[in-house]
Amino acid sequence: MLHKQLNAFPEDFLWGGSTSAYQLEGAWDEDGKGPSVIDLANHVEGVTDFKVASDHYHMYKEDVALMAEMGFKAYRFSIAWSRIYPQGDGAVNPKGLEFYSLLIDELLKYGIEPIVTMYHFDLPYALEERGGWSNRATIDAFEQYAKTLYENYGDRVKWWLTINEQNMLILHPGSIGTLNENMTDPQKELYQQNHHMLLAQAKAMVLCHQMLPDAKIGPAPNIGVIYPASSKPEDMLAADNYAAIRNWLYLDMAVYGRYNHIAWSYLVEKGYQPVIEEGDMEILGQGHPDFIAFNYYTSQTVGESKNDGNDYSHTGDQHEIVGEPGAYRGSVNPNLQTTEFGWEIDPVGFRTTLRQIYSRYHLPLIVTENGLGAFDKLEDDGTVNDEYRMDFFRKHIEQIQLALTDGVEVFGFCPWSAIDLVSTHQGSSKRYGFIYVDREEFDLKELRRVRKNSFYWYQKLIASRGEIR
Ligand code: BGP
Repeated sequence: MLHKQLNAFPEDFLWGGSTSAYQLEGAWDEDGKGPSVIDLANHVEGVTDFKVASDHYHMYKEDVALMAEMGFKAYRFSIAWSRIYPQGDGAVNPKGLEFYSLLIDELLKYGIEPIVTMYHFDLPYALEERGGWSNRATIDAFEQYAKTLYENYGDRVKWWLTINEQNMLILHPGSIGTLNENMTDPQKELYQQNHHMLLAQAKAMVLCHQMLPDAKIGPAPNIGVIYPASSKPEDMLAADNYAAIRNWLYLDMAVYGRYNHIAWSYLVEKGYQPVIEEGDMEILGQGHPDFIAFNYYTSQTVGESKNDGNDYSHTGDQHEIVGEPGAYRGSVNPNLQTTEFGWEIDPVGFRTTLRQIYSRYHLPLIVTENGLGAFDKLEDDGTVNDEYRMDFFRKHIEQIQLALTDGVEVFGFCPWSAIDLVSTHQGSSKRYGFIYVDREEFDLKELRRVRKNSFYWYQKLIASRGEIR
């Protein structure tokens, strides 16, 4: 739809940036922090681990000052569960509690709204040893952890996100560490874990509303429009299958407390359906989000499954291998260009995604990740000329404005990432930030912070409420 006149971004729009604890903080075993599954996982060869990352744990004041200089209205970060509960449950670590308290105060000092992700991939290793999400006791541990966060930060934090990209944890478990190959039926087990995470999320939402009536809470999956590889009806059906399994399973449950019927029929067909205990559906029905947060990097394209052993293939995200015999086959989109890392760039798909989510759920939306990973270069004159990043954001922000004009309620944009950090699989050389962190994969140098060109660009954009792009 073409609009002659575009709606302006709301005055109180939450312009900001996003990060996660294990990718940014470092100090992986300091001040009583317990190890997480990320700390103890085998990390990809040839790239750095997460032990020091961007050393934000020690440099948070400088980092927050830079965010304030950019004009951030909000900052979305995650709390490392094992910094608060080194064993996942049991005794609290006061130093861990103190760190986030100081960080929150520092943000509020500059009028930056903290948006807290409670769990961003880094399950405490002690819980993993007891079965991780396969063990229903992890649901209780998460509820206890949530309660501790509400008690300690609820006076200052108004925005809460439950679980980052639960759908990616389930769909790409090998890459994030939720897959236990020793299990007899790992795939079935994953959907049991998924069920437990959904219960944990519902309980955290209920508790938040009980304890903090003024706070708002929502899920944070990765959502992207799914295109059919052609106008063939069978391809459209395949796209619909994948959308149900990748996107709507998670949001239908978070919002309506029920399994999406297409996703459920897939689980039954494959023999993956989880055991649902008595009372589970009541708990799931009680959790209601106040908004939906979602991460968007790219769209996906799939075609009809041929069931010939070749359904799996790379799609929009070069890292994501997509396909499911009998349901859909991964495909590439010939209409899109890709990033240096092979991820398809699809700003228009962003608008479609915003519209689709809003049409289904009618809840306010916030974008908690969107961004471009690139090999940025620090020039001899001290500049980082990341014009490609500005171009990427320009195009995506334009689509938010179009979606706003389409009537979609969007209240914030927190792109990935506020500052350079370590990529989930591709090390510290794959950079996303507005602020450059001067380190290499294996040479930490001084971890100096440098304002990239995109820093000044984003600063102007925020000051003009999204007008000057
Ligand atoms: C999302 C994760 C982030 C971040 C981002 C970029 O899926 O929530 O933690 O890693 O993707 O991905 P990558 O680091 O693989 O480039």
